[in-house]
Amino acid sequence: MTIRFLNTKDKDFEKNFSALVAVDSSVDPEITKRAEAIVEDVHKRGDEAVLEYTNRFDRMNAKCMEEFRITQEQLKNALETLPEDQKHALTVAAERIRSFHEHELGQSWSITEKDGTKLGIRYTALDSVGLYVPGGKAAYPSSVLMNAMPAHVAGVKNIVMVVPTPGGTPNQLVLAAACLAGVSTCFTIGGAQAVAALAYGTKTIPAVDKIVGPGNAYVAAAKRYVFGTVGIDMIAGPSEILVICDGKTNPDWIAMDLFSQAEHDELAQAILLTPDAEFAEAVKTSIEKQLPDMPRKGIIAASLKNRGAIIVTESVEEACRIADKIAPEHLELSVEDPEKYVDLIHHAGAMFLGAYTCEALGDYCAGPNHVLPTSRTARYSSPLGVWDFQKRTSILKVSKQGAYELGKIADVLARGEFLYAHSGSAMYRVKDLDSKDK
Ligand code: HSO
Ligand code: ZN
Repeated sequence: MTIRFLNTKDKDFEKNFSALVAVDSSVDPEITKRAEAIVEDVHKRGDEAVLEYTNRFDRMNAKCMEEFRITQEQLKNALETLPEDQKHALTVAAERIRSFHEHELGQSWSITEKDGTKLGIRYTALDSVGLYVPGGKAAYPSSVLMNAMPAHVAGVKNIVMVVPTPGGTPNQLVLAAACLAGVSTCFTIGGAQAVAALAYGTKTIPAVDKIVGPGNAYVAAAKRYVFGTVGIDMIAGPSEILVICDGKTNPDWIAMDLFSQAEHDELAQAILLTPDAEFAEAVKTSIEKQLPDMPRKGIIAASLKNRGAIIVTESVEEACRIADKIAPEHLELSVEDPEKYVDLIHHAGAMFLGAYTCEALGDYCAGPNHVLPTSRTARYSSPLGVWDFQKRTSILKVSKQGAYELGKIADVLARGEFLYAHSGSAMYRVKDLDSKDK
């Protein structure tokens, strides 16, 4: 079997569908235990522990933490020395991502009530953010742009990037992306030890206020553990693509769109929903035709077999209702007149409208963020954005008249809660104003 086939008319459809989209959010207690021990050790021993773990896990032979530092000069140099086509593509992508995210900046606001009381919200940027970038093959420069650029646009002054570099040679595209996205400091460390260093700070690694970016199970466990000491982003599950097609797009395009997500990992999920049974067959044939030529065919085949599906539906509308239940990370609406269906979908991390809008464009360079809610969390969460790097402070300036009226309301509510200092505090102002009136 290359990919499973379902039909919404089958009598066991509901059962098979539920099994297909079930989310496994279990965590390995052994990994959690080991990650937490590393975090505690770094908390206690700082640089010394980070140095030991990095030498051990990343096959390094460093004498001191300074050997892991990558300077601004090195970041600039990485960008300058890239082959021209890569430098151009990365720069265009960075600029498009920057300008898209500028629209997300939250604006402070305030209102003035009739009695002169002013109330509002003030937005400020986080002071410092840590960006985790996985090492090895999954060191995606595009993810560096997607994580760091919104922080940069929000106005975060210190963006500290960590990237494990087993063997010692940093990925030049990752460093170039860091340069374009405004990363301030970079260290070639990773794993739970890097998360701990960012959360608690060491002599060499500055402590940050929030840690974002994907990582392996150890990194995820460490992030969960330090949450509270610092903020964290969502913990991402395997990637997902769901394509709804009316049967009018070239089946080769749709097969490749499914591959584009399946090639990320064996647990990635790629699903096609179509009301056209013949088209469904054509996509399956195309999958079989194109798969042998794919360099990552092993991963793609495993992903399609594990969690992939082609589902024949009664209509595009029914496909939309099913998609909405899944709340996929990426949803391609590869249909004529996609706007007609957009409002049927409430839950998706990102929607790609029309046959020409493939997910890959969103992954790299269209502008919107590619860090999206996975594992059905699009029901309640949103793409990573500038909003994740801004926070809000309420601002209150109550006029004398406001203090008089609100004071009496607060007094009643406070006494109802048996909180007499609250009542007293409000009533001092009321009495003061009463005495001035007389
Ligand atoms: N599709 C991934 C992001 C990515 N694609 C990075 C290519 N590079 C997020 O689900
Ligand atoms: Zn991708």
